Amino acid sequence: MAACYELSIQPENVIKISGIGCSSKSPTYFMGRSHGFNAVHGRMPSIATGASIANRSLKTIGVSGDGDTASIGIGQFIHLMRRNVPMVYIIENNGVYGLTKGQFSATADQGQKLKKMGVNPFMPIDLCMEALIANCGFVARSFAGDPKQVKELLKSALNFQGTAVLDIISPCVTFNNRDESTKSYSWGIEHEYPLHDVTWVPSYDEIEMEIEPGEIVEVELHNKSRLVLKKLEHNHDTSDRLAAMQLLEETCCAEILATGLIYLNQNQETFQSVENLVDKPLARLQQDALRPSKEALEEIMADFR
Ligand SMILES: Cc1ncc(C[n+]2csc(CCOP(=O)(O)OP(=O)(O)O)c2C)c(N)n1
Ligand code: SF4
Repeated sequence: MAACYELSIQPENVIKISGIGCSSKSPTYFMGRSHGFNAVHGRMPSIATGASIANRSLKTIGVSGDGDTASIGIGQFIHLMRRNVPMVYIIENNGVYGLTKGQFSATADQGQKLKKMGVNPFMPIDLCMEALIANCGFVARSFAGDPKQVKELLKSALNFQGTAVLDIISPCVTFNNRDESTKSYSWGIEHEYPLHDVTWVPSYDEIEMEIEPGEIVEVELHNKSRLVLKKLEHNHDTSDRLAAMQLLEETCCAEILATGLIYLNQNQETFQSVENLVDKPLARLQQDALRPSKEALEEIMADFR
């Protein structure tokens, strides 16, 4: 809500889409005047793709869970990124199916014990790694215990033209908040390792910056807004996809929760540009624009002869 307020995004120009789960219910609680659709479990990407084609003037915000995305919805998630559908895709990642009372999800830690579930024998899926493999152009991770970073990353994601994935570690305080879980508050607070200090700068405002020791990297987004990343100790290059994969692997092995912008690539065509869609929302096109003329139809038919 704060990110949209600071960007002056009108609720009427937003569509919020979700799947099923506690996380997928969260769009109900912000920006009541916006459009919305609570989709079927794991099928949010299909609805988001259709909505963003029908009306490309809207900002599409998808909210999902790790069960909704990494389990039942993994195929849809990957195809959404492959197509580069313009939207912000938020995963509220808690390592369990909260709504159905705490079963392990596909992002749960291997070997983790839960009172009612026993021991999880399977390797977790890293959703940022999946996003990198699917060639997603904006991949970030954050932690619900670091709201400032979440907000700045959201502002950047809302200004990205393509699929922007934001994996937010969001502890389930009912079923998965034990200290040893990598999805708990205490683990996140102890192990968070911000890659940079993220500040999103709107396009036409005067830029004020506190100059502190440490390198500052400015990234100009397509709409001329700028993203300022102040590097902390870790020297991470956000334009290097292989380095991003290596960072995820290394920090996972070292039990570090690396947060911030992991990868940024703005040079990919969006789904709408590949499909050569008109700018005007399809829902507002008049009959004469939608119905091809007799001559145009004959030309199309001639191509098939
Ligand atoms: C097709 C289908 N299968 C299973 C379910 C049952 N179900 C509801 S929510 C859920 C898991 C939600 O987990 P997650 O996406 O991680 O969200 P959380 O509740 O943890 O935020 C499941 C399996 C369903 N609603 N629909
Ligand atoms: S604490 Fe867990 S069960 Fe409760 S609403 Fe949050 S995710 Fe759902």
